[in-house]
Amino acid sequence: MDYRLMRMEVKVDARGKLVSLEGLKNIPFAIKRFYYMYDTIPDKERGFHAHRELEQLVIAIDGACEFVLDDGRSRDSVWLNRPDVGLYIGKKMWREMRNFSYGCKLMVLASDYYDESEYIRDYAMFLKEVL
Ligand code: T46
Repeated sequence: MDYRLMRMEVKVDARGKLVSLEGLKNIPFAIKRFYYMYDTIPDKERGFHAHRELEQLVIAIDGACEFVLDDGRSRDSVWLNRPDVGLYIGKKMWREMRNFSYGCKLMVLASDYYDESEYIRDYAMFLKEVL
């Protein structure tokens, strides 16, 4: 399974906490895009796709949500619920996001620009491409 949870170094002082993310340093790819999700709805699921080439790092900077990750052979469930832990998702990994807490905010760093043609949004097609 090409995913992993990554613990980020936190700079702590009397004013609070700071996490710094740098492409090809503590993030395993060069960052070309940043997007974020907020006002997510607890009973509304997101995702249900894979990317052919894109790599991403997802951080729940506020709140929590569950990620289901699937490489075509098996499925894992991972909870994102800490602003100092990122979920790295490699290429060709099916993802589903569910169980958003109220007010969950997800920040995503991506290795490339948005390209809808690079998404695989059909699970049968995903299985055909990975197996
Ligand atoms: C992913 C998970 C974690 C854009 O116009 N530009 C963008 O950079 C993105 C990411 C999306 N969009 C458009 C495409 C759709 O019309 O925004 C709309 C919502 O995107 P989508 O339905 O793909 O959202 P999610 O939450 O299902 O998936 C997103 C990312 O698309 C995806 O890459 O891995 O978050």
